[in-house]
Amino acid sequence: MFKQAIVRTPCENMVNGISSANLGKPNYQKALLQHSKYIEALKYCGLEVTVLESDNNFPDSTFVEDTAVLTPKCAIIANPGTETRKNEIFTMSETIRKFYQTIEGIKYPGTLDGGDIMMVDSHFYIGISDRTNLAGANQLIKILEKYKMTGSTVDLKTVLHLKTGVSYLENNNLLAYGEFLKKEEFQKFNLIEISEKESYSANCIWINNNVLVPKNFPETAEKIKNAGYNIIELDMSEFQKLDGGLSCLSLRF
Ligand code: CIR
Repeated sequence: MFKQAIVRTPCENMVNGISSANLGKPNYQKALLQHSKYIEALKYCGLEVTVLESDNNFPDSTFVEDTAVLTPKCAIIANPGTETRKNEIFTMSETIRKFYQTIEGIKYPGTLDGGDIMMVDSHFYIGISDRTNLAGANQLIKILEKYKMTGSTVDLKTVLHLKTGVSYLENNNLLAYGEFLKKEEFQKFNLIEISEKESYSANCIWINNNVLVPKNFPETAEKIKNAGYNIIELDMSEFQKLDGGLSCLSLRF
């Protein structure tokens, strides 16, 4: 069960965020509205939500997930793998300090984005991506082991972050698309296959038996409902334009 979430209001400068989506610039007012609905959904799922002020210095700062890995035993401050996002960790560390006494960090030459980390009970899958390198992954594995948890790496080929392509929905259920459907380490899960045309919806979040699903991906919504979850559909169009999914917008712990 999760109890808390941290989010950050999008900033006006989000229109200059990093993007490979080719969907045009986000509309800021629409993004604010979508973000407020996202917060409502987190609250509906029983979370207490800490909302940080927007920060125009960092266009991508609403994607807070990339700044840290929050586990039941400790917090690990990430070292984001892209230059424009590195300093997002400073204000986030101050916030995390209010909730965690034990805080670790990923240090140069290691880089790591939280979006590459998928928690499955006490094991953490770590995507090796353009943002997360082997040095960062090895540092994380060492930290996890110190707290009696484990980690292992997963190579990515086609996606930005590991959780762009897979989402763990608890109860051994894993949403996956493309390259992840065939990975040996994921065969032990009940794989819920996401079709190529709905690939964006492979990023969903489980929160206390509800699953947040992006709106307008009917096949995915149906499959998740059939797996026994209550689904909450949210319009994510403005964040999709910046390659961001549902998980990217919050840290949940
Ligand atoms: C970036 O490229 O860093 C942002 N435009 C999107 C970050 C998405 N975050 C995530 O998947 N965890």
